[in-house]
This record gives sequence, structure tokens and C-alpha cells, in this order.
Amino acid sequence: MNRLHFAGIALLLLSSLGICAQEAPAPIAPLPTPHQVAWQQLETYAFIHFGPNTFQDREWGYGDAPLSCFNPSRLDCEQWAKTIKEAGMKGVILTAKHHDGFCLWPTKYTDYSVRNTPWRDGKGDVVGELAAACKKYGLKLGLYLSPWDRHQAFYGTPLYVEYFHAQLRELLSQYGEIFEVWFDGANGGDGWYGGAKEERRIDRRTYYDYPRAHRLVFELQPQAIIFSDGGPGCRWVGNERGYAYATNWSFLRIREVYPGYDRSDELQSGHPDGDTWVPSECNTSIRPGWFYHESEDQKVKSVDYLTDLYYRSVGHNGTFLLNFPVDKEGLIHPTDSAHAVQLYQRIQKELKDNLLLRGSVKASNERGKSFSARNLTDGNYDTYWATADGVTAADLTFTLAKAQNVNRVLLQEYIPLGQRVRAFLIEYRAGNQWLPVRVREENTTIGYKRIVRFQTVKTKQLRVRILDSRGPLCLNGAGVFYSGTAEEPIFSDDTESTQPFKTADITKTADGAVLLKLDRVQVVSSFHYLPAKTGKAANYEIAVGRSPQELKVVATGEFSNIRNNPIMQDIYFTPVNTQYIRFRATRMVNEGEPVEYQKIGVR
Ligand code: FUL
Repeated sequence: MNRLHFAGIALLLLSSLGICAQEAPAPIAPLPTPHQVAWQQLETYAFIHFGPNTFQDREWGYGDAPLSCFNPSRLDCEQWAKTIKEAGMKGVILTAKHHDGFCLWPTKYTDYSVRNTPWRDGKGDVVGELAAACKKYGLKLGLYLSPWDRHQAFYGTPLYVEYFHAQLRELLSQYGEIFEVWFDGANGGDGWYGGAKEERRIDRRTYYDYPRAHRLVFELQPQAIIFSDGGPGCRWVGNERGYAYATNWSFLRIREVYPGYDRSDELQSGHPDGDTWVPSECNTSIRPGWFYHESEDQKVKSVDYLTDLYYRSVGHNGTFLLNFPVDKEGLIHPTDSAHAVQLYQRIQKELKDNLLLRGSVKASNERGKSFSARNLTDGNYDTYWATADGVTAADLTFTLAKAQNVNRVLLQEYIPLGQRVRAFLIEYRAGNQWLPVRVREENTTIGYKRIVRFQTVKTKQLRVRILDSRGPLCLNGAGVFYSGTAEEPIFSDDTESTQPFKTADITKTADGAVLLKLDRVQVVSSFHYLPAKTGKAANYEIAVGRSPQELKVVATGEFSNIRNNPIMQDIYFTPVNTQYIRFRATRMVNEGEPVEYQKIGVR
């Protein structure tokens, strides 16, 4: 008997027994690779930013930091790994090379690396030490290799591209398995460039020869997910605040997106009509900056705030990449590690008890026995509830063991068959009627995981009404929870200090600078600027004086990374007695725009 015959007879037998051996629903493209599914299941992992910037109090090193500055006194990658593990995270991505070009591993290809620093007499290797710590603690390792390099004299020439690829090969062959390779899209143009100190423009789409770099990754580390604005493995979520929009498709029209994509807003919800599976990764730092600054020791994101981000990243069909700015000693700061571990405990507590495990789930449509709604709570990733072909809307009714407080619903689509759901609604039973639960966000997509928070209701029944989908429904997980508190904390996006600014009249000068006039001469020691959506300053000059005609420059510099991370910019200078403060943008992120601000002031 050949295989086909056997299958036919088996089917006949099963259907005569009343067990309809239904076929699985046809997949709907775009589809993830098995590596992308495994990557998405990691859910949370850590980022580490560390390098000369740590010692020079900078976010974007110019590429000229002396090698002697890199000398952490107690660097301990096991301390990082332990913290990350205790925070429930599954891996860590390290800035092997940031934009300043300094290499945290003893690369063959430049002198500008750990090899020529006083740290461990030049015998250290941060990448190697972290790889060993990850192995010991069961974490995955990922690496960030900045394409933009403000150090190398030959940046901008074809030689640099060879250099970049050679370093990539080195990193991918020396440190064991790599789960993610991070290609950053930022490029501010100017740099040290071997002393040339000039602005260099490259074509971000073509210069680095990404297709070749990708082939190298596929060859040496086939499981590695390649991050960039447009993937191909996973995409930037379009902000550095750590969240995706509630509506979040794991697709992109991949040919349109390139590193430094200017419609980054679209990355927050993906392209519903995208042709390629490129899921979102939500990255943010536990502090305002990516690198360590002592001045931010009091600005570590609170556990409440981080919890909110978890729900808006993992709970919005993304992964959560949380950065720890390792400090000058070479350690994760105790406040940062405490908050990260408490975040984990908090999530564990809020989503500990799936009330459905003591209740029941009924579906208004089932494709057949093997696709029953029971699969939603069996804990098996690969069994799922599915509806019959042509059925793209259905209700799931959840009955709990007793009436009780609830305020979270978790849903998971079986993404190996594609992302499908376009709209749903959650209702609860109140007496004889079904009422909608009160949510703060739209209920549209589900994807790998969607966690809906709503105002606490006491009920015995809930109903998820899936209203629209790209095909038959395929869901492999569902949960109902009570977070433990009926109160929803209130969140704001700002982590800046709430200390008031000095009262000032603010005007613009004829040449476009911003002039602040205080009511009298007084001591001023800092300037603060929260950029607006457009008109972002890239470089600044601050001048002070007792009259607008006689101003003296007290600070100049760069607002590193302001394009992607438009947070409050704080500039501190030697305190001066002054009445006038002039802020001039000496360079704009988008050339030609007048400078604009949301908030501006001095203290
Ligand atoms: C950005 C960079 O410019 C920042 O410095 C940081 O590395 C962040 C994660 O990505 O684009």
C-alpha cells in the first residue's frame, strides 16, 4: 500500500468514526521563517551600550577619544549576565562597535580597540568575555556593529566597506552562536575621520553593500536575525521609546524601507499590505541616554513605566529590547538592575494566574476536532484553534470558575500560518447583557501576542468577538488575568525633571536664534531643550550676557541622536550671572529648517 492509499483509508476510517480529520488552514503569506518564530518567542532581551562614550560622558563619540580613556576598573560580564537572567530576559546585544569606531574586541583590522587601552594591559576582550558569560548563564548573544564609523580616515571610500565586512566576518566566526546582528541606521555625517574633521555623506541605500553583508550572516550564522530599519530579520519600531502601536503588522513592503528610512512613523505599525515578514523590535534605554551618564542616576525609568512599555511592546506583537548603560566601573548600575528585576517580578505577578485554566472556552466555529478551542489553553505552541475555510469572524466565549475581577486578556495567533486578525472586540457579561470592556487602545491586530489591558470588571464571562481577518482564524493561546490591582497607573512619555524653568521672555532673533530674557540678572547653570517634531537642532551654541549685544559663548556641542531619540536635551555649564541666554542651532538635523521646540528654558 502506498502512502497515499494509506492516508485515504485512514481519513475514511476517521470520518466514519465521526472524527473529521480536517486539513490545517492554508498559510497566508507573508510568513515568518522558523528562525523568526523562535526569535519572537524570546520576547525580552537586553542591550548593552558601553565604550569610550561611557568615560567621556557622550552619546555619540566623535571618533577621537584617546585610547587611554577606556579603563573600567571592575568590568564583569558575569554581573551583566546575572542581572539580565534575573530580569527574565533571554539574551543580550552588545555594541561591539558604536559610531565612534572603537572596537570592544581585539580586532585585526584597526588599532582603535581594547588591544591598545590600559584596560587589562590590552589583553581584554569584552565581546569574548560576554560570550563566555552568556554561555554560563544560558543567554543568547547578539552584536551591534555600527556601519557609520566616525574614526576611520577611509570612511566613505570603498575600502571602508571591505573593512566593515571583514569585521563582521571576524565577529561572526569567533564568538560562537549569535542570535541577532544589529545594523544601526543613524548617520549624522560629521566625524573625526582620522583627523580630517569633516562632514561625509554616503548613500545609505547602497554604500555598505548590505546584500553582501546579509549573505555573510546567512552563511556563518544562519539562525541570526538581522535588525535594521527594514530588516530583513526584524525591523526598528520607528521610535526609541520602546513601544509599538496597538495596531502592529509584522509585514513590510520591504523594497521601500532602507536604513535611515524617513517615514519611520510607519514602522510603528508595519505595512498591512506588506510583502515580507519583518516583525518589530521595540528598543529603549532604561535611562534617557544609551550610554552611562552619572547625571542620569536619578532618571532610571520606574517599574510602573517599564511595565507599561512591556505591555506596549511584547503585548503589541513586538519584542522588547531594553538597554543597560554599563557604568565607568564596567558594571550595570544597582538602580538599573533593581528596576529591571522588579519589572520581571511585576509582569510575572500580573500574568501569573490564567483564569481560563480553571474555566472553559467555547468557539462559535471550529474547523474540526483537531482545531478545537481547547487548544487555546493546552500550553502547546503548535496546537491551535482554527475556523473553517471562509469563516473570518467568530466569537470565543470564556467562562470562569466563578464571578471575579479581571482586567487583562491575552491572545496569540499561530504565526507560522501568517498574521490574520484585523479587528476584534472584548465584552463581558453583566446580568443579561454583554457590554464592551473599557480599553485605552484600539483592538485591531493580534499577531504573535496581544495583551489587552482594560478597566477592571467583576464577571463570570467574557467574549472575544473577532470581527475581521485575512482568512480563517488560527489562534494558539488565550488567557484572562487579574493584575492584582484595580487601579490603572497613569503614564507619561517624559522622564525629564519636573523642576521648573526660570521665568523668561522668549523671542527669535533676526538670524533665527532663540533668545531668552530673564526678568533680572541671576545665576544660570543649565539650558534645556525639548525638540519639536520638525526643526530639530543637531549642533548648538549657547551664549550668555547682560545685554543682547554682548553675548559670550559658554557651550557648544552636538545633540547626539536627537533625530531618533528626541528627548529633553540638558546642557550644563559653569554657572554665570546673566540676564540673556541665546541658543543658536549651528546645524540642523534637516538642513534649512528653522529651529523649533516643544519646551525650552534655563535653570
Ligand atoms: C541609534 C544610535 O544612534 C544610538 O546611539 C543608539 O545606539 C541606538 C540604539 O540607536 O540609532
